[in-house]
Amino acid sequence: MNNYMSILESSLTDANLRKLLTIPNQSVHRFIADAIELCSPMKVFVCDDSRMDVEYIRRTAIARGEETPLAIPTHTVHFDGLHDQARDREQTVYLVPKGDSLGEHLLQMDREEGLELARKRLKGSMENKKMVVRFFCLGPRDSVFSIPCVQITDSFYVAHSEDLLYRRGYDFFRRLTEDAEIFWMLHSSGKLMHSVSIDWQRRGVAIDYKENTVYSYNTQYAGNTIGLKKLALRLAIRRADRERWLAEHMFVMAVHGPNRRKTYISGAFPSGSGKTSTSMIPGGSIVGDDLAYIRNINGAAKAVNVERGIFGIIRSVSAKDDPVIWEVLNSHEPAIFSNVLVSYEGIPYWLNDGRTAPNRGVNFSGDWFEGKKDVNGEEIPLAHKNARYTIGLEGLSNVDKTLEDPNGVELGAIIYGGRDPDTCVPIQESFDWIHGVVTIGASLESESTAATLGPSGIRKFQPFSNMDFISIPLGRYIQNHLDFGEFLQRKPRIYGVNYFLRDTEGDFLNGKEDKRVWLQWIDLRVHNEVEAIKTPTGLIPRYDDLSSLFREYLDKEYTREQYDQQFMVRVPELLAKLDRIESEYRDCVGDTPALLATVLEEQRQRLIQAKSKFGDYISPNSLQATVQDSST
Ligand code: OXD
Ligand code: MN
Repeated sequence: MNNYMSILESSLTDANLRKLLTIPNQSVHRFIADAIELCSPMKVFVCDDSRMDVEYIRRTAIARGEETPLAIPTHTVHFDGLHDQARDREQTVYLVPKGDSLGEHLLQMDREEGLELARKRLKGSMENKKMVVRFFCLGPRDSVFSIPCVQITDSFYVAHSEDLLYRRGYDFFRRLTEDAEIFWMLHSSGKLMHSVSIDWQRRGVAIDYKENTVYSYNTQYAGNTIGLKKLALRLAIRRADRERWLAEHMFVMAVHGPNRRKTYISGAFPSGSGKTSTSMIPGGSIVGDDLAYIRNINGAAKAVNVERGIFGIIRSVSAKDDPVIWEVLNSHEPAIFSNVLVSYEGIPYWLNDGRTAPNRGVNFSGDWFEGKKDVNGEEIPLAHKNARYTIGLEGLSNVDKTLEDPNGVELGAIIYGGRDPDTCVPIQESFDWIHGVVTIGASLESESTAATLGPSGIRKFQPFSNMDFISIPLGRYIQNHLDFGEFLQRKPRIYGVNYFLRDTEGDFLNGKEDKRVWLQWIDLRVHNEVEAIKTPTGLIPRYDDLSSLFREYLDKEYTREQYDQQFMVRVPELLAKLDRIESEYRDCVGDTPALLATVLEEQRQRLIQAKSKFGDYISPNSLQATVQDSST
C-alpha cells in the first residue's frame, strides 16, 4: 500500500492525524491505513492516553449503549449477545503458510484462504461506526519483557476494558525504534442490533502469526475480542519459542511465609478452575491473575504480569469467600460488569453471590423475571455462568509492590491445577523439573467450564492449562519447557494441585479455603523447612505438617481421616489417566520429545509396583519413606 499517507490524511481529522504521526513508526501508519481501507469507518479516533481521550472512550461506550451506568458512578454493565458469552474455540484458527504445520492438536487453515475469509468478513464492517486506535504495552514498560501492541476496534467497550486491563502505551510507542516487533489486533463487532453483535454465526478469530496480526470479527465477548488477552498470548507463545522464554496462562503471586519472607509462585489453571482465587489467597499478595511472561535472567526464572487488571469470573464471588474482590467491586474503583443481573436500582447481582437477588431486572436476555424461559423452554438464570468483572489491580488492597518491576519476580515454584474429580491428590511436588513438566504440566486434564462455548463438566486434555492458546506444535512447546529448566541455575519447584477431588459419593473432599494451606506448604518446601512423603507420582505433605498449617492459617482441625482420604493414591484411576495421556501424545506425530514417553513409563512402573505391594488404593500412611529434599 503506497498511498497509506493519503488514506490517513483523508480519513483522520487534523487532531487525530497529529496524534498518530507523533508516533514515528511507519509500520504503525501502514497498519492503520490498511484497516481503514478494509473496514471503511465513518470516523477514526486515535487515543493518546490523555485523561480526556480515555474518558471519551468510556463516555462513548455508554452513549452508544455498549455499556450502561450503574448505581456507583464509576461502574458500568455490558451485555454480550445470547450466543456470544464465552470464548469460541471452534472458530479460533491459526492461519498457516503453505508448508507449515502446527501438529494434530491445533485448529489451523491455509493462510491465504483464512486471510481472504477474515478480510471478507471485515470488509466495510465499520461503515457507520467510529474506529478506535489504541496503543498498549504487554508486560511492564521499558523492560526486556515489554511487547508493544496496537489495538484497532469499533467497540468502545473493548477499548474501555483494555484501559483497565493493560498498560497504556502511547508514550512507549513514541519511543519505539522502527524495527520493534509489534503485535497487531484488528477487531470489529460487525452488525449490531441493540448494541449487540448479530452476525455471531459468522464470527471468528484468525491468527496470522506470520505477520503478528490477529483479526476478530462479529463477536463482542471479551475473550474473543480483547486483542491483548488471549489473542496476543498466542502470538507471544510463538515469539517466546523463538527467543527461548515462556509465555504462560498463569497467575503470579507471593505467598507470605514465616519471618515476613515472600515466595513467588506462578500457577496455570484452565479458565474457571480457581486461578484467580488462588492468586488472591488471603495473606498473600497478587502480581497478576491470568497471564505471565517468564524469562531466564541470570539463571533465575523471572516472571511478570502481562496485564495490569483482572477480567474475572464473577460467579460465586462473595463477601465471605472473596473479601478483597468484594471490597473493590463495592468501592468507587472503576469496574465493568458483564452478563450479570442489574436491578432497577442499578445494583449488579450474579450467581451464588451470597445475597438475596431481586426477582426482576435486566440481564443478557433483556428484561428478566424469575421463571423466564428461553426458546427451548429452559429457565434463564439471573446471570450467565460466565458473567465477569473487569477491574484494574491498583484498587486491590493485596496488590504486590512488584507489579511494575521491569525485572520481574523470581519464581520459587510453579503450580498446575485442573478440575480433576478422581486422580490427583490435592497437592504434590514433582521429583524434579523434568518429572514436573511431563507428569504434571504436560499431563494436565480438566473438566470443561462455561468460559468456553459447549457443554461443561467434560474431562479434557489441558496440558499446561494452555492448550487453548498454544500456537506451536505441542511437542515443541513441551521441549521448550524442558530446555528452559535445563538452563536455569535456580529452578522453581513444580507442583500439581487439585481443588476438585471428590469422594465416591461425588462430594468435594476439600473446602475452598484449603488452598491457602497448600500454598503455605509450598513456601516451607521451597525453603527446605518440611519433609515430604514419596509416593509413586510425587512428594506429598506429612499429616503433622498439614495439621499444624490448618490450625495456624485456617484455625481448623484437620483430621487423619481427611488426610487419608484426600492423599490416598488411587492406582486404577492414575493408570487410566496415564493411558489417556499417552494416547494423546501418540497422535502428536513426530514432535513429542522422546523423554516424555520414558518419564510416563517410569511413573507407570512405580504405580504398578506400589499396587502389587499395597493394593489399588494406597493410604499415605503405608508409604513410609520420607525425603528431606527433592532433587530439583
Ligand atoms: C479468561 C479465559 O477469561 O481464560 O481468562 O477464558
Ligand atoms: Mn484465562
